[in-house]
Amino acid sequence: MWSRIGTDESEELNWVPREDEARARPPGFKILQGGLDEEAIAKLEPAPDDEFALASDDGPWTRLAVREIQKVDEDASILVLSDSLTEDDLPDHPTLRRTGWKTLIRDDIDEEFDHLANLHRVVKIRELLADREKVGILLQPDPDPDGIASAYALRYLLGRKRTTAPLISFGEVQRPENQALCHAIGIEVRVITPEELSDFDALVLVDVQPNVFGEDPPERLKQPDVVIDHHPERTGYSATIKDIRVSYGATASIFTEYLRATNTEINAKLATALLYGIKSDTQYLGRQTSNRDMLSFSYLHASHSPALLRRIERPALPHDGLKALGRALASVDVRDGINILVLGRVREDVIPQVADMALQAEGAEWSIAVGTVGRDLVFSVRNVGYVRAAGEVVRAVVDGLGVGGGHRSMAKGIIPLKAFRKVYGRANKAQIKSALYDAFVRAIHDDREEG
Ligand SMILES: [Mn+2]
Repeated sequence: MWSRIGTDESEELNWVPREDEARARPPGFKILQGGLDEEAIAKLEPAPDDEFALASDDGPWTRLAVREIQKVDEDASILVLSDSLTEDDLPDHPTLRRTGWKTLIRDDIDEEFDHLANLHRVVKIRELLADREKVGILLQPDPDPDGIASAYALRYLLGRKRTTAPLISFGEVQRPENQALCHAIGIEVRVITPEELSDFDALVLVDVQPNVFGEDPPERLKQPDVVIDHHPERTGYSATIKDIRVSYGATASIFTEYLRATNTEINAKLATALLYGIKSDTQYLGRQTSNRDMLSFSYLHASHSPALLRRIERPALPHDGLKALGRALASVDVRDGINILVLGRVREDVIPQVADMALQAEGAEWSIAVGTVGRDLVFSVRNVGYVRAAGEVVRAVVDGLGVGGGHRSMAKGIIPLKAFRKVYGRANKAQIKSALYDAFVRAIHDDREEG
C-alpha cells in the first residue's frame, strides 16, 4: 500500500495489493494500475514537491517501492510507516524517514485520555457545586499570580460571577505586580476573617491546602469541598474532591488543562492571567517546570495579550519615580561589574524595574536598585546569571541587618533604616551607595575564594 500526498491539497491514496493478498482495497484508496513499478508510478505524474508515504511491514516490498519511486523522482521525500521495520531493513536514501503507526497513534491517544481524565474531574466539580448558592474560592493570604489566575479560571469554568463565587483570602494582595495583575484583568480578592467562612455554602481551596492556615486551622477549613493544588500533599483535612499534582510547576497549568478538556474558549484576559501565573510560579519556565507547564504555556501563548502582560509585568512608573531614576543615573558608575542606583524615597514597584534596566549598563554583571520605602531600605538585585547566585549574595549582605533572598539571577533585600544607621551612621544616598557597594563586593568575592 502506498500513497502520494500532493502539496496542492489534492491527496491521492493508492493501494498496491501484494500478490498473495486477497483483501479488497480499503475505502478511500485507489488501485495503482499496473502494480508497483516505475511505469505505474510515472502515470501518477509526481510533481517535484510531492511526498510519498509507504505503509508496510514488509522489508523487500518497501525496498522495491523506494527503488521504483527513485527511478521516477531521484530525490523524492519518502516517509515509511512501519512498527516492525528497522533502519537496517530500509534502503539508503537521503530523504527517507521512518516512524511507527503505533507510536504516532499512542501519543495522540494518550493525550486524549489525559483530556478525558481532566473532563471527568471538571464534571465532578461542577456537579458537586451546582446547587450551592455561594461558593468561596479561598486563596492563601497575600495571594500570588498563580493562585489568583487559577481562582479566576475556576470561576470561569463554573460559569459564575463574583457575587456567587468570590475570590477570598485572609490577607490582601500586597506585591505591586500582583496588584497590577488584579487591576489589569479586573479581579477582586475579598479579604475575610476565618469566622466569615460560614457565609459560604461551599469552599474551594486553590493553590493552597488547609495547613497553610496554621497548625490547627479553623474547623470549616478541615473539610473543604474541593482542593486543587500543586504543593506537596498534606494531611489533617478531608476534601470531597482533591486534585493535587505535585509534579506541576503551577496550579494554573492544571486549570489550563481543565479549560482545554472542556473545550472552553479562553479569552485574552484569562489566557494572559494563566500565562502570567505559570510564568511567575516557574520563574519563567526555569526551576520546577514540567512538560505539562510547557504545554499549557505554549497553548495559552496563542491567545494571550502581550499588551496586557506588559502592563502587569511593567506597571506604569510614577513621575517622581522617573525623576529619582534620572538623578541616580546622573551619577552612574559601574565598578567591578557592579552598578548601584540609589533612588531615595520611591514607590516600591519602581525598584525592581530600575534593577532590571540597570543591568543593561555597559560592563555591569550585577545591578542593585535601592529605594526607601516606609522605614526600610528596599533593594532589588539582578545579575547576568553566570556569577554567584543573587539570593545567596543578598542573604550575605543583609546578614544581621535585615531580611533577603531570591534566586539565581534575581533577589530582594530589606534593611530597616534603623539597623542601617546603627552600623553605618548616616543613611544618605552617598553612604548607602558606598556601604552597599562594599558589602556586595565582599559577598561576591567570598564565593570566589571558596572556589
Ligand atoms: Mn502555585
